[in-house]
Amino acid sequence: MATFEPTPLTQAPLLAVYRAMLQSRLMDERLVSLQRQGRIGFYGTGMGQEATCIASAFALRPTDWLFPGLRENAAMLLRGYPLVPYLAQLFGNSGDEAKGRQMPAHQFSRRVNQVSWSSCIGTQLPQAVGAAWAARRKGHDTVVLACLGDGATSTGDFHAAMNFAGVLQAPAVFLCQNNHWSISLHISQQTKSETLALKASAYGFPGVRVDGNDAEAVYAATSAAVARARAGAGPSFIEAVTYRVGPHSSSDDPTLYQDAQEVEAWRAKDPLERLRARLIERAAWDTARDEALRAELLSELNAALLEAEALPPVPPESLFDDVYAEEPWHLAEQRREFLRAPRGTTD
Ligand SMILES: Cc1ncc(C[n+]2csc(CCOP(=O)(O)OP(=O)(O)O)c2C)c(N)n1
Repeated sequence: MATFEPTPLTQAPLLAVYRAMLQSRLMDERLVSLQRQGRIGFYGTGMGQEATCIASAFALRPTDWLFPGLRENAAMLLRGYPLVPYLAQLFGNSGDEAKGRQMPAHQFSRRVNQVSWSSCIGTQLPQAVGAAWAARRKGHDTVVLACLGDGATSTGDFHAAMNFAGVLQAPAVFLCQNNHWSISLHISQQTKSETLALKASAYGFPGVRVDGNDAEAVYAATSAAVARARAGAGPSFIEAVTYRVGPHSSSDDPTLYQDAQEVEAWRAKDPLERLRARLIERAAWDTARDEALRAELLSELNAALLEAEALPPVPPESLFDDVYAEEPWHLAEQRREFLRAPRGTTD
């Protein structure tokens, strides 16, 4: 039987992973503060989970597709999506590819083959398997990364997706971030299964458990699973064990249900600190370069935020766009009526 050995990351790619992880962390810190100032309506951070989000996406080719959950948006930036429209999505203004029609923090773009997650947990999974199967039927060598949280494993969509992926031998890689919490529900209340990875065997494909706070381990597991899928050997499931050190989202108060000591213990395993220490140890990095990178990323973020927030609002009549390929008469009539109607003022 063929084995699919992961390619180890050399120094330069590992620095690219570290850069994207640091960018994600700095952005999360700033966006939480913007939400608190009332400048954006909602935000969910990937704080403490950056290794899984970034290192898994790094194992993809640009032609592969990524179907994210709430914690994987920043992968788009690693794959080349520009920061200004990424941030404009949070303001829902004219820089937003979704034209203000989605909640904040639901970025997507065909430009980097990333689909918008939907707030309904698990729905992206059958879609991801469908996309993977379609690619295979078309003879493409595309792989689809289907991301989920531990809570999503309790949805019907998860089981439907896993079953179809196994039966169809779809080139899909399921990447589950087991961050221990589904809002306030602990993983121990989601399943009696010893691990989540174990669930894959019931569907006839491999499941592995990996340290989700170790970027190199996540990359190794994902690149092996991606190679397997690309070679036509079918799907895989990766359980990346990590922890949600912050709230579920800006609407949540985790002090009501999380044990402070447990959170502190996981904070000590911070994936960003860990990778930085490892790079320094290997003499590939130092404190001065780290400070310079932080300053560069912050000034890039500040400039992009200024630009994104200043973009004009979406024209209200855009709500008639993109409904049909060709606009039917009744929609054209509604658009005309809408444009004729007097506009309210905001004064
Ligand atoms: C089908 C469905 N059920 C419940 C919810 C409410 N809900 C929103 S986020 C969430 C928790 C998701 O947890 P998990 O899948 O572990 O991802 P995490 O937020 O931990 O990254 C729940 C239950 C929902 N949005 N959709």
